[in-house]
Amino acid sequence: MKKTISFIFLLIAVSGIAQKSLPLKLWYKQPADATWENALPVGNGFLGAMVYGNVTDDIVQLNEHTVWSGSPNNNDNPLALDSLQEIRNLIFNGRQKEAEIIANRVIISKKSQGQMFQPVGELHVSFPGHEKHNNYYRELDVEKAVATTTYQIGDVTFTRKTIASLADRIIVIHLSASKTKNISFTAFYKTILQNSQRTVNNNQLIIAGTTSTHEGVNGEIKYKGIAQVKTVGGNITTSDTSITVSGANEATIYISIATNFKNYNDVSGNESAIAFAYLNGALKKTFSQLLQSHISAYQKQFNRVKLHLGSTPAADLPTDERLKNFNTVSDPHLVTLYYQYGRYLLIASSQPGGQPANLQGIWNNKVRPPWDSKYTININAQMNYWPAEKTNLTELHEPFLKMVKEMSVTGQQTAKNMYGARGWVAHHNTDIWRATGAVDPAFWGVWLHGGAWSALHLWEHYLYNGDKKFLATAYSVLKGAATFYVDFLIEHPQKKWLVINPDMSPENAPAAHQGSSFDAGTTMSNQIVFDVFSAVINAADVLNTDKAFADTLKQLRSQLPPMQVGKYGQLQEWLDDIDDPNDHHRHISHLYGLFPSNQISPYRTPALYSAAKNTLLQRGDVSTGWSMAWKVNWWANMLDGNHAYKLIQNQLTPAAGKQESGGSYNNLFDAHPPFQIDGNFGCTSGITEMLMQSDDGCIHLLPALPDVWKTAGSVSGLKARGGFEIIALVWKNGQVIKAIIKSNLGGNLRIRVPNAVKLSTGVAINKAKGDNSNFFYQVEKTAAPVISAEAIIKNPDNDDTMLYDIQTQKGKTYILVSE
Ligand code: FUC
Repeated sequence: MKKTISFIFLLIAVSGIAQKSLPLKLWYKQPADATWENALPVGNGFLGAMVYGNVTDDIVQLNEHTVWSGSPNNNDNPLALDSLQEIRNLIFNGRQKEAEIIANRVIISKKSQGQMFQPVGELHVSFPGHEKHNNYYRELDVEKAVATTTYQIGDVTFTRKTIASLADRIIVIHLSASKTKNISFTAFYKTILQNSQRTVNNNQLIIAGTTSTHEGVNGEIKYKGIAQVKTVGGNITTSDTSITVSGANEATIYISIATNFKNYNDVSGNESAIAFAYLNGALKKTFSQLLQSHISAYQKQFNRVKLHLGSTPAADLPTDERLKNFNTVSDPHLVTLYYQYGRYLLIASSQPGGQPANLQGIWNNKVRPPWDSKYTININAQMNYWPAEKTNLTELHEPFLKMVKEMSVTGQQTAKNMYGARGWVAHHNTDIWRATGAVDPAFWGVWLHGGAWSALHLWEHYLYNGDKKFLATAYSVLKGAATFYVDFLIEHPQKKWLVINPDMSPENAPAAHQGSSFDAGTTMSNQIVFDVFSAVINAADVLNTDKAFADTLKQLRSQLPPMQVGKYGQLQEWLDDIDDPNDHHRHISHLYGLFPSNQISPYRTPALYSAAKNTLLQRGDVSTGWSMAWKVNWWANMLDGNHAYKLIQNQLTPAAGKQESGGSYNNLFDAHPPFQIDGNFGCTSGITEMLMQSDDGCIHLLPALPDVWKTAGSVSGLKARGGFEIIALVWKNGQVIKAIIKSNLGGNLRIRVPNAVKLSTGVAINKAKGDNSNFFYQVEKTAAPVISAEAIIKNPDNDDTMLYDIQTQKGKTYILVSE
């Protein structure tokens, strides 16, 4: 609170721009009716709910984070090892299709293709006699994490509020009216899961059952959902499946759901005891107490970042209308809302101790959801966590980092059984059981970097926070990912580089390979191996351990293929120059090197940087939601704010329902289509990357501000690598007016700014020289040509940024103002 007030003063005092803070709300003049993508999501990382806000038959669709089909299982294909050599030879001899056919038999799992995240059911609340109403309104308050529906009948105003309490781990629906004795309704569960029973016991509605058996894996998750109603005044009666309240002044429905899931290998929990424990804890509190503690827990996370991009009268309309208008009128505040909604969704779907946000976060109403609503780890699950550190929600990274640690256990067996390698490996999908085998046809499934890429998030977490104790616990996981590569890399017979074989560039196939995706040493794989080796080399150095292993990795790293520029001026996706400039495939995996990795840089690798730009232009903009969200990050890293903004415009277009067209649903869920949450999270990351980057040897303020945001704006609370926090960043006419930066770890603060700045104390600020001495900003030399350290200070190509070095002390704050 104190921070917020001083920040507002700062805005007024420093820039003369008192920016009106419009409320951050999604709101509508009509209910969701039968459309799930119109309903509003609430969640606390353990429970998720979609609130429809229907007047006569309201629906609160319920999810619990561990309600998945199946049970502990392993999906390795033990035949892989015997055929590995044959597959490798075929690929090296240009017979990729034959290799792929064999891989379908020996590498692809004959067991589970990954299990499904499943819905618990729906709580229906029906209000007979409410058909004729007026002044309908519903909203999701993103600043408070509360969904509200109101309407009038005669002179009585009815209000329903729904929260997924972050403090008490239950879902609560509160019903009130402006006059006494007006609350009358019937509540009952509906479910589409088989093996589900609904009962009423002691005035409690109970839904209980077991999840699906799927692909030969027994459904063993037992779940229990209990709903209890407390009223002020009125009567409660029950039938065998429903509870009816009549004539109450107000009513509160407490919903607690739990399962027997303990961890990926243990389902011996007592779902009933857990569900009752949370319910009984919450029943001791009134709705207003629950609401207060929920809002305060939520705001502890949410309030860390504020964004102001200005506003126009376009912001006065309901959210669905703003979405329709966004591409034709100026509505910068919709971007702010969408940005903060991304942070809201992460808070709601990923909390320490819970499961990581899956393909749909924590919201799914289908027994068989698209792609099982599991974890696709060739981009989608990683993208979910791009905003975690930089938008100051560090602790929300925990469920994903825990999943990586768990895969590093299950993946050891996969490495050994399937490839005869030490370390661990995961292919392109995993699920709640941390399956690490290869799934889907071989064209998609024989990709060995899902685990390694995910493991790099452990290193990223360290780069942001500098916590050596954490790094010590993560080291063996990173080392295991590197060890797999040590054993698996093989010399390319002609090119002599060390390559991955079998390999592919996720989900894409060069025409030259007769429609097969199979290859050896694809660019993205080389980049990931490079990053994993570098992370382990650096982590070993920080922890002062494992010198011999680090030396081995250095040796192997120098033999990886370099990134190459092909005949169309493109960054090559494959080892050979076989890219098609008319290929518009949604995966542009080789640009992993540009983002989220930093191997391609405008300052250090200008030739690769221009090649990456050509690739982006050749691939085009229009694609799936997540692909376009990745493009926002790429164009921001291309330092082209206007192009990044173009992609945001696409994101903020009503979803058309066509494959590979992106857009957003009325509730601002991202459309692949169908709904996939990665696009929401990816875009929130991309907007941050437009305002601040910290991966290229320095903190770069306003690296990609689009013309439409230039006039004035501010952001506060972003986190940068090296333990820095951008307490405030205020700009006017594209220039930094003021930046307040806190150093949590000390060390050199190298900062790139679009204009000359000085320290507010008047103390001289030095122009940067040589390599950044701060460990966290040392950038690995890629195998590609890198220009000299002195030259990186300025990109020769029209760059007029200023680069400074400030020696910081741990815990101190530094204020920079424009000169
Ligand atoms: C990858 C993508 C698809 C989809 C799926 C969940 O396979 O190529 O577009 O996002 O993951």
